Amino acid sequence: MAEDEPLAPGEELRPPAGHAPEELQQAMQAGATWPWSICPVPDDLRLSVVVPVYNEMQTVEEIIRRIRAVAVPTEIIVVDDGSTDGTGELLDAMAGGKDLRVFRHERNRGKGAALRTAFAQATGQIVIIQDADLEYNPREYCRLIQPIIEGVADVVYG
Ligand SMILES: Nc1nc2c(ncn2[C@@H]2O[C@H](COP(=O)(O)OP(=O)(O)O)[C@@H](O)[C@H]2O)c(=O)[nH]1
Ligand SMILES: [Mg+2]
Repeated sequence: MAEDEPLAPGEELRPPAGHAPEELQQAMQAGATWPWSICPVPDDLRLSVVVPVYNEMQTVEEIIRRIRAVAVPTEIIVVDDGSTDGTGELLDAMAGGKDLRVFRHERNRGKGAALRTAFAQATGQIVIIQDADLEYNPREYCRLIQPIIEGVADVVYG
């Protein structure tokens, strides 16, 4: 599947059918992403995914859908930083689910300020900064957080 092709709901949960572990190893070395089902994470792991958003009308719904497709309990904290393109109205329509909270700056204060607003709300053991423009793929979270889970890093840049 192409990296930016939309995922079917639940797709992250399925290991590739008919693949032996050695083939998975080779796929991983070639850059494939582990499915969550064989990604070792603690049972009580909770991710906080913070999403700074400024005028991302075209992509914000899709990035939230992709974050929700990651099969680990995740809280999504979106900060709309005074968008003027209709992003705010779109987010209002999506908010309300237990997993998604939207905060708003009435005027644009920059990405750093949006992140500080979001960090103050995060309750997970690991916080991921997810840009809203589809440049980074939530399917990479498993690999991204492994060094933290293994205790060899406090922060991972990817
Ligand atoms: N909150 C907030 N987010 C911003 C601002 N500018 C950009 N962003 C968001 O930050 C993320 C990265 O922005 P982008 O323009 O893709 O930066 P680049 O990938 O570093 O070129 C996206 O989710 C943007 O919506 C801003 O002024 N405020
Ligand atoms: Mg970008």
